[in-house]
Amino acid sequence: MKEEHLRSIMQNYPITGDLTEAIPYGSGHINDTYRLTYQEDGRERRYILQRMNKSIFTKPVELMENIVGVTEWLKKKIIEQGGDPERETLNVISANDGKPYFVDEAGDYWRVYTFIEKACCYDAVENENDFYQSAVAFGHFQRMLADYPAETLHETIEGFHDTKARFAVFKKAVADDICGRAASVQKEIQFVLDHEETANILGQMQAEGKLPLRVTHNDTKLNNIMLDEKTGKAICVIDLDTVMPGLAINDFGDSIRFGASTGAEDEVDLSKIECDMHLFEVYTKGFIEGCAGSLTDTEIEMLPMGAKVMTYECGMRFLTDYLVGDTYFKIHREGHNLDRCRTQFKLVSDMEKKWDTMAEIVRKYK
Ligand code: ADP
Ligand code: GN1
Ligand code: MG
Repeated sequence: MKEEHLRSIMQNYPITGDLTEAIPYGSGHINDTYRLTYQEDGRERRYILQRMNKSIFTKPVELMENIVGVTEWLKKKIIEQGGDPERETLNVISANDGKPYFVDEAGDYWRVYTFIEKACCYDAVENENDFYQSAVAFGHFQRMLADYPAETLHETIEGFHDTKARFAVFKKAVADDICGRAASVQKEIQFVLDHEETANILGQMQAEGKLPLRVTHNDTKLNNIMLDEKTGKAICVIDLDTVMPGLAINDFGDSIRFGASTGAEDEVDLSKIECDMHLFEVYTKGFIEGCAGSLTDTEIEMLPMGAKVMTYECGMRFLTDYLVGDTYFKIHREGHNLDRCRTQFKLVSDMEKKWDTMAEIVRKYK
C-alpha cells in the first residue's frame, strides 16, 4: 500500500499533527495493519490503521457495530474495576463523519485504533508467565462479556467454529481440486477424513445442551493479546473481529493450539512440534482462574477436547485454503498453508498421545 494512499485515508480523521511514519505492522493473517506516527508540538502519538479484509468480512458495517458495542461495554467495566480504559481495551477512533470506519474509493473499509503503547504482542511463548497472563486475560475477557446482550451481536463469519460445516467445505475442496493439488497431499487429506468424529463432537454436545453458548473471542492466539512491557501483565485483548456467541472451550483450545506448541505455526521441521504439557497446565490454571468460577464441570472436563478440535479445525482450514489456491490466509511463501496445516496435524497426533495427561491436568482444576 502506498504511503500516499494511507495519508489520504487519514485526511478523513480528526487527527492533527504531521504524519511522520506509516509502516506495515504485526503478523496477523487477515487484515492489512499499519502503524502510524504523528508529531505535534514535539509530542509523538501513534495509531493503528487497518484495512478490513473485505472478502472475509463481507458485512464490515455490522462488524464495526459489534466492535463499538463490545469496546464500549468493556470500557464501562474497566472503569468500574478501577482500570485504565485507554490501555485495557481497543479504542476505536471515529472518522470525521462520526462513523467508526471510513470507506475509500475502491470500496475498502478502514478503521483506526489508538496504539496501545508500552505493550507488546508475542508470536511465541518466551516465558511461561506471559502465557499464564494471557490465559487469565482471555478468561477474564469472557467473564466481562458474560452478561453482554448476545442477541445484539452480528455473526461476522457464518459458522466460524462450526467444525462440521468446515469439514463439508473441505470435502468439496478435495472433490473440486481446482488447483490440481490434491494428489500431492493425500496423507494430509486422509488425516482429516480419519478424524471426522472430531469435527462433529462439539456441535453435537452443544445441540444436546451439554455446552453453553457464551460471548467468546473465537481467535485467541497469543498475538491477539497485548502484554505490558513493564509489569508483564496481559492488559488488552485485541482483534475483536470474531467476538460472537461461541464455546468457552474453543477459546481455550485456540490458545493452546498456538501457544503450547513447541514450534511456530509454520515450522517446516515437524520434529520440533509438540504440545508442551507444562504450558498446557500453565494455561489451564490461568484460564480457569480468569473465568472465575463461571465454567461448568463439563466445560472443564472438555478443555482438552477444545484444544484438539481447534487444532484439527485450523489444520483443516489451512489445508482447504491450500487446495483452493491460498485465497483466505495471507501467505509469505509457496506451500505456506500446507506447512501450517502439517504443524497442526502433528499437534493433534501429539495431543492424542498425551490425552490421559491432559485429562489429569484439567481434573486438578475442577
Ligand atoms: P489480524 O486480524 O490480521 O490478525 P489484528 O487486529 O490482530 O489483525 O492486528 C495485527 C497486529 O497489529 C496485532 O497482532 C498487534 O501486533 C498489532 N495491533 C493491533 N491493534 C493494535 C493496537 N491497538 N495497539 C498496538 N498494536 C496493535
Ligand atoms: C487468523 O486474524 P488472525 O491472524 O489473528 C484466523 C484465525 C486462525 C488464525 C491462524 C478471522 O487469525 O481463525 O486461527 O489466523 N482469523 C480469522 O493463525 O479467520
Ligand atoms: Mg490477529
